Amino acid sequence: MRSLLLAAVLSFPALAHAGDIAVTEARVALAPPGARTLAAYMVVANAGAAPRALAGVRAEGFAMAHLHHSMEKDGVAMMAAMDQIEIAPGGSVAFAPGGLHVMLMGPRKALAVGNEVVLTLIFADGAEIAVTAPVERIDAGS
Ligand SMILES: [Cu+2]
Repeated sequence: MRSLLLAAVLSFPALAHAGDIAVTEARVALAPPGARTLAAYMVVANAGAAPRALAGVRAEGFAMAHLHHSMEKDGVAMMAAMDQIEIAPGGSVAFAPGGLHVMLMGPRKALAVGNEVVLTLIFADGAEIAVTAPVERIDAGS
């Protein structure tokens, strides 16, 4: 039974599940050498009956991680920090290029495709979910 469980977990390295919250498609965008910030993306789904709020993120191997939202104002691309991101009951929130992202700041080492970053999502109710995000080449426009 124990090995069966382990096999199931290993088959889905980018999927994390805790209670009513499931995190899928977690990934970190490859950045040019020397970059001081990287972006992580994912989909967070709430299968519960109550709204949940994502309140923060920790990232292994980085000095800091913040929830950010990209937007365009007067033709200028900008980013704003988000205190909380609410996920409606039965709903999901997609972090994707050009919109919501986890801003990873101050990498302790250069990351290459195939490396993995452990992200810990912190919810307003104190729940924490760890997810493993592989580093991938991601087109900004996709
Ligand atoms: Cu950002």
